[in-house]
Amino acid sequence: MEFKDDLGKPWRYEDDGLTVTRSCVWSPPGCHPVGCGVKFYADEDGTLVKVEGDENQPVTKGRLCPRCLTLKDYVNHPDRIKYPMKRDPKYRGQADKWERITWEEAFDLIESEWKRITAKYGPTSVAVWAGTGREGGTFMPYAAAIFATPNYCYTQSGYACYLPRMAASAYVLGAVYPEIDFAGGLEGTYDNPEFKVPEVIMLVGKDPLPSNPDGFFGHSVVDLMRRGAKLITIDPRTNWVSTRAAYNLRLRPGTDTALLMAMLNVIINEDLYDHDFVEKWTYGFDQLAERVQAIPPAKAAVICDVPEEDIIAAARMYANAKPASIAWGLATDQKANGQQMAHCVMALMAITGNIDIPGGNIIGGFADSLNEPGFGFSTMTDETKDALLGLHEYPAYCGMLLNAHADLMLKALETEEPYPIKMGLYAGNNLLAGTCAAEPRRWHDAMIKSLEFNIGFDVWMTPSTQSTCDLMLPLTTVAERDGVVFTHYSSLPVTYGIMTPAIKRIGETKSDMELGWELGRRLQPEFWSQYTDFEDFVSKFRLMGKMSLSEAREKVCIQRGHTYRKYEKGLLRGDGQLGFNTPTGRVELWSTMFQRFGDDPLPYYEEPQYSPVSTPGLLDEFPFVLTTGARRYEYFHSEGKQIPYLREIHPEPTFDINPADAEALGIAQNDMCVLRNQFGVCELRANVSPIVKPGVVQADHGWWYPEEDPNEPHLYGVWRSNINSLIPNFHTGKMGFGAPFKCILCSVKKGSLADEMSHEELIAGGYDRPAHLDWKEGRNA
Ligand SMILES: Nc1nc2c(c(=O)[nH]1)N[C@H]1C(S)=C(S)[C@@H](COP(=O)(O)OP(=O)(O)OC[C@H]3O[C@@H](n4cnc5c(=O)[nH]c(N)nc54)[C@H](O)[C@@H]3O)O[C@H]1N2
Ligand SMILES: Nc1nc2c(c(=O)[nH]1)N[C@H]1C(S)=C(S)[C@@H](COP(=O)(O)OP(=O)(O)OC[C@H]3O[C@@H](n4cnc5c(=O)[nH]c(N)nc54)[C@H](O)[C@@H]3O)O[C@H]1N2
Ligand code: SF4
Ligand SMILES: [Mo]
Repeated sequence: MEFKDDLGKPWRYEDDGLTVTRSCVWSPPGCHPVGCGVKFYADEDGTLVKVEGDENQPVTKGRLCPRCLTLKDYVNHPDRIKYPMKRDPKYRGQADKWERITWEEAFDLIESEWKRITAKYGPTSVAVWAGTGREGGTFMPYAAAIFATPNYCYTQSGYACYLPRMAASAYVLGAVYPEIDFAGGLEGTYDNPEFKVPEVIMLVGKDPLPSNPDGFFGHSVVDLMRRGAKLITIDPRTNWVSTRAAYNLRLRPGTDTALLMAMLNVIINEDLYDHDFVEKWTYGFDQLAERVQAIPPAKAAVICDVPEEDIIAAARMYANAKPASIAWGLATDQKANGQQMAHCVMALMAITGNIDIPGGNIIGGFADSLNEPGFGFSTMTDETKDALLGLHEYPAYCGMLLNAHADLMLKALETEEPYPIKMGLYAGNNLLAGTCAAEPRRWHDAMIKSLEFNIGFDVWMTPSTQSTCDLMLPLTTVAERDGVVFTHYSSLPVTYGIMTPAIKRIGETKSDMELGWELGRRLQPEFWSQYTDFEDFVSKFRLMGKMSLSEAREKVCIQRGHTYRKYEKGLLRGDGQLGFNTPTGRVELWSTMFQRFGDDPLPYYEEPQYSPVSTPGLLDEFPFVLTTGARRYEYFHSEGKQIPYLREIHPEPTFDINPADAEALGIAQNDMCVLRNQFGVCELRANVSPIVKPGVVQADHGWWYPEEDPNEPHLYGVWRSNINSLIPNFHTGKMGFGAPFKCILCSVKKGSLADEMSHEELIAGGYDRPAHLDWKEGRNA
């Protein structure tokens, strides 16, 4: 009752001489679109002086991560880019030499370079470099529309994040994205009478407490545990949730498909499946049942290094619970065998009848599909669209969101085949910093060699913008801008969260939407004339034109409701028929789409390309199985390294190694170590801990040092601890998805890179560690 009374709190009010604005966070700083509620406190000068969680946000109810709790230091940081800046191209890839210009000059330069370059090399020579689903990432459709290029490119090899899961969902279920039902869209959340608490939640390669991915409020797992939900975790690394799980299946990285096939085997052979659902709504059950005989639990136990009895018990526990849900994470995408893993996850949800039921896995309906589909392609000819890099080689990938294949983009940059790439724009990407690119040195060299004009649009100068850009545009932070946060990028409605400017804008920054609005009207005036003003643009683009931004702002967070069992109501298909939006109208356990794209229509297990089983000959040299990038509360990828409190919690990159392995190698806690394989090398500090098993190491990603020398070759120390130097490009699955970010081999040795190479090599490679490396003494202290 108390909580309901408080809901009347307006979107803005005065408190003790400060102006409080209630807002929902997306980016920047980067996060995924949960839309956590914050209260921004501004003083009379319009300066941000305090940030608190908003207890009236119906889903997050005041809870915040350290990244939001330290937003004040981010927003007010002296190192932010405040004005447009240009650099003479002769210094690109060389030196930190920038001069301040006006926005008018910046727009003139963009327009003239775009015209010059496309006149010479054609419309496809322009690329938009996107990173993960920050608002900048969803900038893609209109950035592509502005430059009339099909080549929006998420640069991570095999698009090894979310798209593989999204595509598998679209192909197998005809809907995206089966997410655990955490009641976020329902009034009263868990207390809504329509909702049921899941009896079991299975977490597969996902750690939602730190990651809160794609619109899923991770802490709801804790809320649901408090209401009785039991957990199963499938993860090679022990984490907070797995220590609370009934079963914690600590598998060898990269072997999930075998484990999940064995669970399907148990559920089918022991007749634990939902006959009614299977009969009415699935296609190919008998073939799936036959296929999973290939991997009985005893075999999976050997492949995955998990006790057979635990696989059987976990399968029974999941199948006997109703409702039960599965949260499946990034580990699905970061392997070549990931589409088959995704297929198994959805088969588990389907044959137990847990799809789109209260407390099961909910999916988006036909009417909830992505904002203005095809928007980005409305300003170009069919011939230009057809030239999208990878469309013909990897239609399952490139046809899904209409975006260029990452690996083929690298090839085009390196070889100018099938055509040259000469101009680019970063829309939320820092690919060199051990993030959105495998073998980042290759991307660095290729971009510098190939590009004639590259635009950075960021809050900070980053290693990527510093080394590859000619023009740098200043970006607003979440406290200064308008916008809408939509969960699961709108495809699975839970909430709309409204971002409201709360402080006086710092410098001459603009938001992604504002840049799109201004540049769009300039370069594509005819197309942009469909929007009457900025608000109309935001409303159509983000709120599907359902309401105006001003109306939405007053509500702060809009819970969108959920219609369960849409397949029984004709709400999943464009033709209004019952069933799922697949060619057979059913959940395809035997996938007609996978077959059409040249892959096996049924799940199969394939070893990672480099593993103790597939490449035993490499084990002498590279004896450890390496998985990377498990999320931390302090950082969002390469972000946050400038924020003193966050840096204090985790000052330097680390990797987890089991005490037995550490002892054998003479490694003690916090020792500097060199990790190496056939693709590259880096140095990280050891976290000696039993959270990983002997033979497995888990390493941080996303490291650079904003306090260090920005000039090449040092480039903020970005090469020294860059774990992605060890991850290769061109190692995707058959349909073009996935890359071995979470399953590769490496060696571990105590010592630093300075022990491994000559002083000249160290400097030339940019691997040197400044003598007194102390971020607190750096210019950002
Ligand atoms: N080894 C390893 N590597 C990984 C991963 C892993 O697990 N292991 N994970 C991978 C995954 S899943 C992903 S998605 C990628 C992420 O990779 P990226 O998305 O490239 O992440 P960042 O490198 O942090 O770069 C994003 C940049 O965008 C800026 N930014 C933040 N918000 C906004 C915004 O709203 N608009 C604009 N224009 N800019 C903004 C930030 O300041 C930052 O400089 O990393 C991948 N890299
Ligand atoms: N704080 C923070 N939050 C983030 C991000 C961030 O950088 N920082 N990044 C965002 C992005 S872009 C994404 S994609 C999401 C990702 O969020 P999640 O899907 O949660 O992904 P990760 O944290 O990379 O990995 C999840 C778990 O997979 C485990 N794992 C590693 N290898 C394997 C394997 O082979 N099999 C299985 N089953 N498990 C494995 C790891 O130990 C880890 O516990 O997080 C988003 N949220
Ligand atoms: S998930 Fe954490 S960092 Fe992201 S918006 Fe919510 S509180 Fe902020
Ligand atoms: Mo991601």
